[in-house]
Amino acid sequence: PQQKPILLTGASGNLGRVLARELAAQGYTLRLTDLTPFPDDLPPGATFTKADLNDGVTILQLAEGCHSILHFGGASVDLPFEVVLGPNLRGMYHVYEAARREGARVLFASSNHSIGFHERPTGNEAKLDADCAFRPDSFYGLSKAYGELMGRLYWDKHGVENLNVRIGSSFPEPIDARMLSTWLSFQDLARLCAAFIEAPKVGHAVVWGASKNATTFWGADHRDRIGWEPQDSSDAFQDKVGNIFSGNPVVERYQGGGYTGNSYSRSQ
Ligand code: 15L
Repeated sequence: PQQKPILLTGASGNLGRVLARELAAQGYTLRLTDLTPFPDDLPPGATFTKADLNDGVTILQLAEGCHSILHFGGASVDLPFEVVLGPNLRGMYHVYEAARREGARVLFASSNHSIGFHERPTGNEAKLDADCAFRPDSFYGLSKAYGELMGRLYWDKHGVENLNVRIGSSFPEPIDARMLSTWLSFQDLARLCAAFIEAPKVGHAVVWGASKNATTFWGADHRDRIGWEPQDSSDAFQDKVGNIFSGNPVVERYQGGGYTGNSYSRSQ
């Protein structure tokens, strides 16, 4: 694999910890960073630096000599604007400035919540392609749309390559009916990150971060650029979680699920 170091932000988070373990096992040299201490034993070849994404100087230092930045840091759930602002908007800028200066590429952990107000397909309707309009369902989702657009800007203006992964639901298992469509297994995520690092050319690309699920909301994207195909599937969980619904018609109508219903005040 690539011998230059890989910077992983959000390393102490649920997905960061999976990636630290899996990518270290594949032989990558990892620089891990997060605001909270890394809770596990450090994987072989990895270093950890506690840092705030608001601190641009430290992010620049951490990115020195790196091949790629896997950006999983920042607020990862539906939170108030003021909480999202620093890590997800200013922090995003620090990550891209560091990538530009180092000639590194960026994988951005975007989210289905950047497009969460698209309706779920019913029956045989066409699936949503990755070039669809942004329809954020929260300030969190809006920050993910902003992050994807920053990737667009840095590619067009500076040639910084970036892959924006609209992650569905990456958990050990799907836990409700919606997640049968949105589930991304940890192994598929790890394979996606490795494919990104090794791809000869990425440009600016957008990929749906979901496993090979029979029920899906999503269609065409740029996965061919990195040669990634998911191998896992939610299908085996159909019987277990296929009748777990929220009971809220707004939540069930839109792709973003629960986030669309939070503080929802539309009357028509
Ligand atoms: C996300 O973006 C969140 O990080 C995660 O906690 C889940 O809520 C996921 O989306 C989802 O939509 O299931």
